[in-house]
Amino acid sequence: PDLFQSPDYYLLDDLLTDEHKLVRDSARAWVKREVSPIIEDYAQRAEFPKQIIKGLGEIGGFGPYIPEEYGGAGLDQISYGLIMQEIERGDSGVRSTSSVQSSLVMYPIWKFGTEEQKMKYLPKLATGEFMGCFGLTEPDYGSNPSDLVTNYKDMGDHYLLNGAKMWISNAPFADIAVVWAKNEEGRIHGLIVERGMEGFTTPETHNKWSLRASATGELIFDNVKVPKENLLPGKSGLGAPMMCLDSARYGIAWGAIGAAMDCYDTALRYSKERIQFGKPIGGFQLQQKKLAEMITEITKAQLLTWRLGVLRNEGKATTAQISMAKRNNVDMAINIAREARQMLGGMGITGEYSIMRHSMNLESVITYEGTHDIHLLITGADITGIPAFK
Ligand code: TGC
Ligand code: FAD
Repeated sequence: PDLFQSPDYYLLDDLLTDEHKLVRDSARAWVKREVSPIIEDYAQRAEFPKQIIKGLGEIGGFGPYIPEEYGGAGLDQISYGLIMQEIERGDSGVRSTSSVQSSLVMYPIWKFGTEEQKMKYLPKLATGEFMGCFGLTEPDYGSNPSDLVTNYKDMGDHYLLNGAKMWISNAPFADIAVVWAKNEEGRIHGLIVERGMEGFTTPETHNKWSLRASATGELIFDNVKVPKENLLPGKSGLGAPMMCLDSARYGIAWGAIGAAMDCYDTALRYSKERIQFGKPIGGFQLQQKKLAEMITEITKAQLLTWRLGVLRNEGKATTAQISMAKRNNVDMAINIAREARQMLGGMGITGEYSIMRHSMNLESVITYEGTHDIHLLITGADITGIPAFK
């Protein structure tokens, strides 16, 4: 069976350009060929499949919207979204690697870096020759990153960095880390920390039940001497990492649709093949209700996200609009995964099908890049003008 039918109930393909469709179809074909056949095994073994890094770079999985002069693909925001959708149709953990590299490592270097930093890092990050990670979250500061305590001191010819980051995707194998730390005045700045710098270690986080094919770790800085030229000078304050999160959350909104599509496709196909009480289970009203609700929710998410892509292309999308799409789509996907799993009965809990893996992965996706609750509060603050975080 074709593992990748793409539900397109409202003929959204009519809204895409030929380039969008070409980019999406090549990402889809690559995921089907290189990711889907192996990913269950890697997830079961809790290992990131490093051999796919090169291919991820080739399909535009690393910095698709970064200009070509820096090694990026120079694509628009809808192409970026479609690539994320197709990667997450395969696995949220693989999409995480792509999101982090694109929006949390390449994006800040592109937006806030010097010309020398851009030339040194971006082309190699675009091919996957260098892999990066993003350190914002700390053991004691998750939803409230503005209170983070990782800090650096000006030692004259270098900075001295101390502190720790937790829950960092790609940390165990990353060559560089974009780290958010406070200077002596308490102002947040981004620093590029390279593997091999003395006092910098990246212990892996074990025993995850979610995002098992993605490597997660800590970043520990024990008097790390960071060269002054590694500071990102273009922007400081919490707004700098928040701009990166805008870009990553936008990609996740698309990615979650991919995970939901895969669960829906799998459940729909199964419902036509599985016979109980003498007929396909897809012929029972209760199962049709589940499928009908799934395709409705996917279609609504597709429309929301396509419009958001247009707004991003025009430079008009607000943080709150991006937040709404991230929250809505991940919630939509996790609910679809749960319903789809039930439609497969006992088979749904096995690794023969992708649904349980998507379901567990989405527990991370609904938590990282701002929890579901934090995103509700972002919308609440936006519409009332009264922030309720504190
Ligand atoms: P708040 O008072 O709202 O803002 C502080 C300063 O930042 C500015 N700002 C922005 N600037 C540009 N773009 C944005 N999107 C901005 N958002 C905020 C703001 O103007 C202000 O500037 P200034 O000059 O006035 O100081 O900040 P707050 O402390 O009240 O926090 C707001 C809150 C809670 C919404 C925010 O901190 C938040 O979103 N928390 C969630 C944390 C989060 O999302 N962490 C993600 C970590 S990375 C990750 O999870 C990667 S997962 C791997 C993968 O992607 O696959
Ligand atoms: P907490 O902030 O402690 O939240 C706990 C609970 O309290 C949540 O339900 C939350 O919604 C709720 N809560 C918190 N504040 C409020 C409030 N004001 N009002 C109401 N409810 C509230 N971070 C990075 O920097 N880089 C990465 O690459 C990265 N990758 C990750 C990968 C994985 C697999 C995971 C699980 C996390 C990753 N994170 C990363 C961290 C992620 O962003 C944080 O886990 C997330 O922001 C939540 O922080 P926390 O876990 O400390 O939860």
